[in-house]
Amino acid sequence: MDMQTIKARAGDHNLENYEEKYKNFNWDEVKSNFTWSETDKVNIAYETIDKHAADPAKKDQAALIYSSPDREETLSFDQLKRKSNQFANVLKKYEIEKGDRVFLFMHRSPEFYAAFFGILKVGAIAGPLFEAFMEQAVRDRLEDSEARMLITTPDLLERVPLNELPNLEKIVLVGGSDSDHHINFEKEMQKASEDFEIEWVDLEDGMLLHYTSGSTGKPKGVYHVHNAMIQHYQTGKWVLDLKDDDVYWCTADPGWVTGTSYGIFAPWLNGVTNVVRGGRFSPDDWYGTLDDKNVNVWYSAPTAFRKMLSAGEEAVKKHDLSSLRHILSVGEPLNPEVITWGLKAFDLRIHDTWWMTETGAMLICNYPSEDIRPGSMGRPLPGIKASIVDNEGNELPANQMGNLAIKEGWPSMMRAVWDNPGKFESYFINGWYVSGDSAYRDEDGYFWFQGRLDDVINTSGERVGPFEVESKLIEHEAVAEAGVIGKPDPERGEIIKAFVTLRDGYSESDELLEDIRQFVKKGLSAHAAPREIEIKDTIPKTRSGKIMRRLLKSWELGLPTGDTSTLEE
Ligand code: 6R9
Repeated sequence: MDMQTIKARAGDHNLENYEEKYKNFNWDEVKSNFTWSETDKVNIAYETIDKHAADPAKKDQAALIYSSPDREETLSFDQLKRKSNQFANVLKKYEIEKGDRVFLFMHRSPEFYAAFFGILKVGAIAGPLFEAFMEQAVRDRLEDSEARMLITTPDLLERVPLNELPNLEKIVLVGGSDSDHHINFEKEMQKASEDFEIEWVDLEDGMLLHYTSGSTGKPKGVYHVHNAMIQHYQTGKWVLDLKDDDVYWCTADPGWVTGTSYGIFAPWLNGVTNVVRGGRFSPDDWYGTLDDKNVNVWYSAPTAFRKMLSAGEEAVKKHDLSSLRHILSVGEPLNPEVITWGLKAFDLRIHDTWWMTETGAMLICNYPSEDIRPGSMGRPLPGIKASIVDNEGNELPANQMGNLAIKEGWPSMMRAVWDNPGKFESYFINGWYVSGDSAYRDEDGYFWFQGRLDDVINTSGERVGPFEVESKLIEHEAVAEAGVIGKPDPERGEIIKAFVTLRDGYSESDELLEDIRQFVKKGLSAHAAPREIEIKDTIPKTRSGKIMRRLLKSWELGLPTGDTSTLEE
């Protein structure tokens, strides 16, 4: 096959000649970069913030540049250290202990970051939630994790079913008023000391819970430990190619693993200036952020790139983007068309990276020092063994499609699925972590994504489990049964399409369809609401009662229906 490649440009890249240089690389080598306490313990919050605050050359450097339509604020490493210390003291005052789950349900803001690091400094486990979540989504996560404390804002508190969460003892309100019966963030911060003795922990102690969707059941709590910092730090160097004076911008929300691993840990472990943009997405604002903040390294997602592409060339030309040196993408397949646009719009390549909530950090990537094959996710990092395996966990030869799998044991791997050991075990076959993605590997070791093997939907880069949406749909008074699929969409990757049957006494109307849509939106979140709803007489099911989403999809796309032998009469 005549393979199109885009050559690497000469430059001083952190990861050069990697195959030769890192042939015998071992992740343990990275550990010497960290500060070990007298008792041989660590804390990722120390490595990200306090360490730089203790360095006279770095302490006054901007750590966080926060920018939203109504607020601009910059915090140095020293300021961020003091604020997170204050919050850690607030947590201590309210008896939050090591290992407790403390959730954050709030908009991106400087307060979010102070609270986040405060949680890690006391050795508790942080659970960041998307601000778009509605009542059911919030309840499921707080219930499953048995969270003791929630930090939120008055507008979002309305979506927290306080009476139904017996473990949730304490609410901290950011921007609350005197009449609230909750802990007032601002008042407590004012009273709290800026000094705090960090809780030193073991590398294997917990720090983060990210809930993510599978094809069945409720969302699962993916549990990460401090040890992940080894990979966050090193991929920040190798893949983000961060240099000491860089201004870096990751567009992801901290409710998504990209927003923590690469919106918080990787940049600050490497001591760079981190831009956070609040507010809604608009191509013009985003080009403006790249320009105004002189962003050097930018990590975003195909769905955003496609929207920026659609905004046309004029939108790009209005801005001076000469600071930009390196662009990366994650979350969905990166269309070759977007890479072509990147070359035109920025005169830069966009580097695809592949990983998952469960993997905690990047695993298969394109590097600045390597040629890119548009459409490929790149090659495994040094220290990572990736392969294509069959369903028994046997490796397949090049160019054969199968399960994309990673040999167990990389530093940032999840350590558990919260309260669900069976689910955790089910990811592994024969020593391989099986991702649920299908792919193949070419002769030169580049990996090519083909699709999801389960029914998980990827809409605008967000993972949505069909089961969760179906469960919500059938709570609607008019809906009897529901089957939900991802339907290919040029801008969003996939959109959610729902097939429903109606209960007796209801008939199809535009108002009813809109009402059902709004019901899901209000119950779960806007991104989980089906953009299309189609009424059916029956929903196809297997004899064991499982919804045959594959069949719904084939019907929708006009494809052959394949094996329907298990279809219920
Ligand atoms: C970090 C993140 C994971 C799933 C993954 C895959 C899809 C992610 C991709 C990609 C094609 C890429 N995915 N990166 N597909 N090319 N570069 O996205 O985590 O939200 O858990 O999603 O996303 O299907 O299995 P998460």
